[in-house]
Amino acid sequence: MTDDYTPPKVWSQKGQNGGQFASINKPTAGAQFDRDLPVGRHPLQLYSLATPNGQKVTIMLEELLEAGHDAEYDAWLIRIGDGDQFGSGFVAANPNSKIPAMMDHSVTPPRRVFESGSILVYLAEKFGAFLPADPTARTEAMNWLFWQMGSAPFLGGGFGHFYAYAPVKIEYAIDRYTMEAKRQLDVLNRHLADNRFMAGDEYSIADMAIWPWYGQVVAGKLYGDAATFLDADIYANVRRWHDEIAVRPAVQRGIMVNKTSGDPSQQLWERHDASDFQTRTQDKIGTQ
Ligand SMILES: N[C@@H](CCC(=O)N[C@@H](CS)C(=O)NCC(=O)O)C(=O)O
Repeated sequence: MTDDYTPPKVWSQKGQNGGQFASINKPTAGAQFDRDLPVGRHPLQLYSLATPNGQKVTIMLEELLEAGHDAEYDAWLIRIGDGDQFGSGFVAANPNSKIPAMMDHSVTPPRRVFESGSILVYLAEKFGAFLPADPTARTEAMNWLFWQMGSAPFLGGGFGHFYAYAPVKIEYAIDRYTMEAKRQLDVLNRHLADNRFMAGDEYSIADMAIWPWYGQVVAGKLYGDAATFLDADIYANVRRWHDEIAVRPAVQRGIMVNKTSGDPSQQLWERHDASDFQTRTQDKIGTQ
């Protein structure tokens, strides 16, 4: 890889580029092998991994349960590093081969829901929760939800990729995406100066979508030392908002679901029952 690359007339894949996730990157879509998805006993079946996009949905499901809604679910692990997202069953649930994907078996035939933002809206409408009823606040929640869906690829796929994952550190790419990540953090910081939550006083799916990305990066939970590199202390309002949400019991459970790295006591690879948080975390499974 050099810095004097001249693109050929027609691009072609030259094999592995050595980067993290290189083995799962292909320029084509569609199933690569036959594999049905497992189905558990609950109406909602989630197929995911505890990346920020996955955590949005498990936080929402745990918040719904915490609030007394009948949102019981099975969460199955999709190991994207192993290519599980290219199995035929997963591709039928999400033709885009990305976690999270959900199937709602409470309707016939079962309904697929993919794209984390779509899943959040689907669940909010299904249970009538975490999307404000007031039209102005509801619109504001949707504004920020869609802001997140459009913005986070610059934080994750742009900044996170080139700062933490790329096999070579390319100053141009890191500069470009750091600039944008910091601009986005400043957008949030200014908004949260006058608002307790993203849509005002009410905690909503907009917070659940934004927190796993921007909240966790400011709190030093994403991309190694990125919080220092981004000088995250200057985003004090984002930090205040992060800290308030981080102590919610549903958030603490939600971020554990489908987690396969870090402290074993915080990893719940699959979630099929509320009691799993007490009995099935990796520290306990490992000793059984
Ligand atoms: N816009 C999608 C993005 C989902 C996404 O990028 N998922 C990543 C993990 S965070 C994934 O499944 N990557 C696997 C792959 O690219 O093959 C959403 O919000 O659901």
